[in-house]
Amino acid sequence: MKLYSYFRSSAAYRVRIALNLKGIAYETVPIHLVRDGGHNRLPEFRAVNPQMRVPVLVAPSGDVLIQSLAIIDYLDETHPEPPLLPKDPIARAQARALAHIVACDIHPLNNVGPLRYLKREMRQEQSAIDAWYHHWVLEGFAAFEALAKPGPYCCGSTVTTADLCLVPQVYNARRLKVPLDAFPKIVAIDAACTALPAFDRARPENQPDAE
Ligand SMILES: N[C@@H](CCC(=O)N[C@@H](CS)C(=O)NCC(=O)O)C(=O)O
Repeated sequence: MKLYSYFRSSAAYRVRIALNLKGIAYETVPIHLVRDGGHNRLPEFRAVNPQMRVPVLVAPSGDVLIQSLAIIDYLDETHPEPPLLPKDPIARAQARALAHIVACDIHPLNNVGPLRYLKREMRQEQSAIDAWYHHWVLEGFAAFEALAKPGPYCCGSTVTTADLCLVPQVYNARRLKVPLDAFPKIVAIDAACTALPAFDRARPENQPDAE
């Protein structure tokens, strides 16, 4: 499989963890999201993903898949072991809800594109952009913290999609200096996950395009 990725992309980071957990070998195709205004905006990449975002997974069939949660579902359906969602429908919905807090409610507001728009089009100072970033992470993490059931992972004793979404968001929050003192469960889940080799190999600094 081929993964279009950027070392700091948290959405790509989720997929890298899933590929590692499933033991799937893949080739990384780095797409620099910052250099020259973003190589994701070049026509060559737009032809791969009209949305001009990473991650993109090219399946063995040659089919091109976008959107990290859809890619993770595809990987879970084609490589069922280890499963990334609980069997029980209620527990599945709860795991998905945690994943969605990060992937649907926190991350879209703090992504490279919107932050760049705030800076260039809305002419906001860096301090205002940082305050925006912190606000949405803190609000989302407060809900996550209340709902997580660490044991030691987000939903108990096995890793789920919720963990795949949480760990990259924590990584970015630390990079952007968001204080995590109010979130002891999140910090403990992150520590349990990052101790696993599949998570460690997916870390931004362990990617071929790391800077
Ligand atoms: N919902 C998408 C989000 C993908 C996404 O926004 N990726 C970011 C990197 S984390 C990106 O490529 N941003 C480029 C841009 O906004 O210009 C997913 O889960 O895959």
